[in-house]
Amino acid sequence: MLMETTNCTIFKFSNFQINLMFKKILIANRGEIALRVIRTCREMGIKTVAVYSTADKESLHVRFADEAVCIGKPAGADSYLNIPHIMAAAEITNADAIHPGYGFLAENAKFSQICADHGIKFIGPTPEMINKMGDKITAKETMIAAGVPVVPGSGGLLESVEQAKDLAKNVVGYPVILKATAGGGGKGMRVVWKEEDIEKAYDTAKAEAAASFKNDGIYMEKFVEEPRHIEIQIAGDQYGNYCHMSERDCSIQRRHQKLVEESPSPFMTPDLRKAMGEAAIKAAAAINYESVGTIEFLVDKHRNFYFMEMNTRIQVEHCVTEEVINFDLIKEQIKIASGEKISGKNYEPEMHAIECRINAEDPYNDFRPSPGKITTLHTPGGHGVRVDSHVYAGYVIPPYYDSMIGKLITVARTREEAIDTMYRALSEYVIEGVKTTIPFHLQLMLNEDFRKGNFTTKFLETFKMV
Ligand code: MV4
Repeated sequence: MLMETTNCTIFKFSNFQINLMFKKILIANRGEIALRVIRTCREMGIKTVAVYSTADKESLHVRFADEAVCIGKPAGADSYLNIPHIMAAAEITNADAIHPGYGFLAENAKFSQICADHGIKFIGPTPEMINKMGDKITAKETMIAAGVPVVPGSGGLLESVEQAKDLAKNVVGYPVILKATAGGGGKGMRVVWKEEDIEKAYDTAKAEAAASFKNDGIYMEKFVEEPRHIEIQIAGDQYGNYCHMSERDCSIQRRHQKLVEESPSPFMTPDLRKAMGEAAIKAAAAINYESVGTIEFLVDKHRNFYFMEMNTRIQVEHCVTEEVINFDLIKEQIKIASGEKISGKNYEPEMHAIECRINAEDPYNDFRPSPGKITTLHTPGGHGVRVDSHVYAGYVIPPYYDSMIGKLITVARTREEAIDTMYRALSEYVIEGVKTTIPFHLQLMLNEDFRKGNFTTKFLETFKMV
């Protein structure tokens, strides 16, 4: 039997299967993730095409790729978000697949559809899968039907401020949180502690949703106080096989920007891992998910967990999972997209890994962006140290994109050792010319509560630099 898929031909004789792996992948991204994908492609014998804006001409991803195509002016909308320019680059270079990385077009259903329409495999989920998780009310309804726990709330859209008032008072109970159905990542949320504040919160949440997402639909949930953010990495293939691959604790965030991630979570127990892993697989299976992905959960102090959202992409923090299960997630993502089967066996963390995001930001000045030229660079090394970064001495950090200039990951047998290695590696790191988050991370690694694993998503609200 011969099956045609968009990108490759699979010969299938009962249980025997030959996959035709991609020959050339275009990476529709920049920075460290573009390099990360190129590295795995090299190991797999796959040719790579970099795309770049005029601001990124001197970037390492351009030099490391086999081919590079300039796709426009610096602004994202003119380059890394410009679908016609990226499709033209893929066609002229004869790429048979596109890897979107994270951010930019990674969760753009239209882009996934356009790739399919052009016979170029989008290395990620289908537009239907992206859409089901992109609308938060639809995602929640899908999760309820699949038996995945969600935070109790309004269910569907709020129809009026009167309905919101009634629900908050008589059904959900204060405190409540209002969220945009088109939102995610914390944009346009409002916490309401008492009845007299709900009218104003309703109006501002709706207005903010309309302005940010061109969709003013909002819904209500019980506000979970001092939760942890724990997410489960999963993978699913085109044949309905799924696996969970341990958790990441991402509670150390500031204004919804993650700064530190680790695996396993210091709050985890074997029973909770099993329950959350099974729930994550139910969530993925409910949308026939294909690719690697992440189910985000809120976990309260009693270890009740609730589905928050699903990220239908590879994430910045995927590296800590790679280190604790000793597994290349980008390779897996590419294999799944090319039609390979996964084993379906779950993974347990065997090590402890921590990631510190190294951003060109000033931690002494409200984490203000600090773009400019890196005049001196010394990168740490040694046992248990991994650095994923695209910068070099003399590199100029452009002001147009996010401020992340690298990720420092340490791995050890215990959490304590991973923290000690992190402190040592951070002390070795020298970046001159721009301000960075390194001083923040050094202080965090010495913090008693952090070292005890005693933190929630509120931790950084009270953390003070000295
Ligand atoms: C919540 C919550 C408490 N209760 N939902 C923030 C990002 C978005 N994905 C959802 N978020 C939250 N939703 C209920 N019902 C608290 C947050 C939240 C948060 C979550 C994860 C990590 C950091 C956070 C910081 C503030 C609020």
